[in-house]
Amino acid sequence: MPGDTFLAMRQSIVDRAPDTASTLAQEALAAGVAPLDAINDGYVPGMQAVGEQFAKGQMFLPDMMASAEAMRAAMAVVDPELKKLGAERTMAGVVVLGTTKGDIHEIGKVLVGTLLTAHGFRVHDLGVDVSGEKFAEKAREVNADIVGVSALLTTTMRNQKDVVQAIEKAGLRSQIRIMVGGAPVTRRWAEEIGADGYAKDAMSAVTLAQELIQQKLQTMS
Ligand code: B12
Repeated sequence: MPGDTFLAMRQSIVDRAPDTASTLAQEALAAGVAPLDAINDGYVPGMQAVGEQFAKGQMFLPDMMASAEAMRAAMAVVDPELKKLGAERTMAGVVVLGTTKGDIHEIGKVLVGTLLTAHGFRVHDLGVDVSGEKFAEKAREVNADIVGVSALLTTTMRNQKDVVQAIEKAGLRSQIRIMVGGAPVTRRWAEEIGADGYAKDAMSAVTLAQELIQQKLQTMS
């Protein structure tokens, strides 16, 4: 049954069907499917298929937007379940999160924020199209341990470097760990721009954030 459910979830994204996406999520959770499995094995493959069709010119921007709406409908159901996991944990650290300037992709970043919250991090999500200065300003205001920067376009990836520089310029670099992610981002790119880490998906982002906090505590002691 889960295999079929995951396929139906994938199809609901390709078909741009928010009601189906949402109903399937409700049914799967009620049947005991783990919320993260629903996202990773059901809906994300749907978004990947959409991206491939778009790249081949078989799908156009309004279609991709409608698929993103279906994904959001599913996430609206799954999100509270994921967040519940972290409700009783102690505070793991403070994270400022956002999508870099010029970029409005947010689904992956929201998922990263949800899982960080589920693992006890206090997350301040600045949204999309965020400048380096805004990241630095918020990081100072909330005394952040980590700044997480998402970018989904090869053109906006470069702006992740501006965030690193803005944090340096604000004199905050020694107290803040910077992690980067998004489909075109690689570990090598993270090193090149002077970030402290890269993670390929939301669960690895949590592990990375935990490691970065450990490193910070060690350097302070
Ligand atoms: C949905 C989508 C959109 C939606 C976004 C809706 C929204 N509210 O987010 C809309 C329709 C608006 C859109 C617009 C555009 N898009 Co678009 N989009 C996508 C699509 C299909 C899926 C992205 C997604 O949500 N994936 C699902 C999530 C869960 O995965 P994720 O984002 O990768 O996130 C995971 C990891 O990367 C990681 N992660 C993400 N962020 C972070 C941050 C940190 C700190 C860490 C550690 C980890 C991490 O963890 C996440 C969870 O596991 C991708 C295709 C793809 N395969 O990526 C194209 C894609 C990214 N878009 C593309 C393009 C070209 C565009 C447009 C330029 C199209 C146009 N002509 O206007 C515009 C750009 C607008 C702009 N200025 O930003 C291209 C980019 C090509 C390139 N190499 O640059 C892609 C790859 C499609 C393609 N194959 O051509 N898009």
